[in-house]
Amino acid sequence: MVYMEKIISGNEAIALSFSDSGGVFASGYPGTPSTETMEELARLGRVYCEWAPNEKVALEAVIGASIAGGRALSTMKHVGVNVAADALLTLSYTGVNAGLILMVADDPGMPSSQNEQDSRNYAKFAKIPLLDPADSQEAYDFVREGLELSERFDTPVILRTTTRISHAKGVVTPGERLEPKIGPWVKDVPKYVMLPNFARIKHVKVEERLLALQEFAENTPLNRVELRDRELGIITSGVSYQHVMEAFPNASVLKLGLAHPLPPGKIRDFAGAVKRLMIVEEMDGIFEEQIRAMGVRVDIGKDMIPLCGEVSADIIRVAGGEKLPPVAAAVENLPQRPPTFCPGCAHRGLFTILSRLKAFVSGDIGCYTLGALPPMNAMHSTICMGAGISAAHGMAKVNEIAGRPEKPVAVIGDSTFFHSGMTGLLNMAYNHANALVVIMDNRTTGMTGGQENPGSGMLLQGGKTRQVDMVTLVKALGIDQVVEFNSYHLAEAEAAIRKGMETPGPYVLIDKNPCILRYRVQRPIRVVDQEACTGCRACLKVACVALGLTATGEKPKVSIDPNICNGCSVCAQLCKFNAISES
Ligand SMILES: Cc1ncc(C[n+]2csc(CCOP(=O)(O)OP(=O)(O)O)c2C)c(N)n1
Repeated sequence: MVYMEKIISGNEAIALSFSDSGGVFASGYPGTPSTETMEELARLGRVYCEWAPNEKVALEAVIGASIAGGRALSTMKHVGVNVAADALLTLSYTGVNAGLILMVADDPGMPSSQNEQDSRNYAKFAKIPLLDPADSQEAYDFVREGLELSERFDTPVILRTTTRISHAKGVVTPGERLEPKIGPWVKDVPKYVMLPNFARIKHVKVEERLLALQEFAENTPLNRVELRDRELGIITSGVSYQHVMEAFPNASVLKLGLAHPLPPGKIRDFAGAVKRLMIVEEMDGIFEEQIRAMGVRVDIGKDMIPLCGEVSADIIRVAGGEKLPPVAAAVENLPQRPPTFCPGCAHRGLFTILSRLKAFVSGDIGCYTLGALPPMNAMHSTICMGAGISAAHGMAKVNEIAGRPEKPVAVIGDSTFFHSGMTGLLNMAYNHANALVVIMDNRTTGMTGGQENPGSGMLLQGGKTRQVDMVTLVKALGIDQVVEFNSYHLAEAEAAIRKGMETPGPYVLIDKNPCILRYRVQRPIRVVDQEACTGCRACLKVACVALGLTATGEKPKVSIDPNICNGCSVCAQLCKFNAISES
């Protein structure tokens, strides 16, 4: 049988392969650069897949699916593994029934993340295998390989990508399509119940499994030696392999497709066969640390390849001792284009008010994090998903102890609230904090491209489902003071926020305006009456990209780009001269 070649991204390749490899159940939580894997799986339509409220729930559901005999896949971004880590580290002990893959997408250089953690550390930490594909074809092949490894060694397998692997497209020749096969669902208490007595036995098995995997790593073609010129030998994996091939196409290479556990024998042989040994790995020096501990001499490693950001062919060339030709400087003095809210986004009104009220805002992760940037400057801490409410609780308690009357304001989106904000709010109600929480319920996971969540009323694979009622949920968590408000009406919003900040005790405000991008909301656009505009620039405080200055007279006046304006009218409400109106 001949299979058609396709040009697809790494994420699409993973979805296709899971669907071709007898996959039965997939669950994930959105996060760049992993998100498209689940979306593609839903589009392919052959495997049941769903969005979970957070990564821990996704992985736990996948564990259940594997125990019940279905091959299973969980997808998330690197920081998602922190949320799922509690399950992951004990899953290493229980092992699996049907094959289980945890796809983790790392984000070196952080184009879309709050940190740059290297997920290879989790494979070491959990003592499980990690596959590190270098292109879309390998992404496809490693899913099937991973499912087989998982079943053969009774272990979860991490399939780790990085942004370039997830998003770059390459040619993929799919393999044979396997029918989903559901194995028996067996009760096995010592295997799946990690009481201390069973867990002690399992820990020994985990160590034995790691040794068996190390043996496997020595012989598997996943770890490939490419002997060329022996002056320079490079050990590498994942996308770094592509940069190595660009920088030193004639060098010998040991390419590690199985990046954990490492094969000491193979590494020693390779090091012995080349004159200078270089290790090229993005982010942490995980290979280097282990290879040095094997007593192998490393000539070039993290002393030359940076710990921060992405690796490039030029970085590797310089590390290998080459001098780069001078390059013409990129165009200088380009205006900065910081990210900002979409024109018409409901978050804009909220931060206009919070900025005016000079509130201390304990923020969270979502589109609203942009409220921290000028000219709003209205978010003062952002740690991780869900931390906004819990941190506001801590701030409120210290204020109480210090006798300070100020009330912190937590701002959180609906997806983040369902993900990990709910427990923080439960804590706030239980331990009674003097804090205000604003939930921006735009009925989608906006930041990652508008995915469904328990508040959107829709499923990943289409079809309606129960839509969580935010007010009922918040009340059920123990909050008595819950008020809905509309952030598009600045006067009403300001009054509501002031009241929330002045009323003692935990207080929740909910804004229910839908995401304009996801739901394609368009209102009548606005225009500026050039006669009435005084050029005072008060409207520019909302930082809307539809607003611009036209320097016709002495004083530049404001104009609105009709192609961008969404008609939200927040700018108009700031104009004291009634110069902005519906067109
Ligand atoms: C643990 C973790 N998982 C996933 C992400 C990726 N991510 C960033 S913000 C966000 C959710 C944003 O949705 P919401 O809170 O509804 O706010 P919106 O962007 O719609 O305003 C997600 C999934 C992350 N940063 N951390």
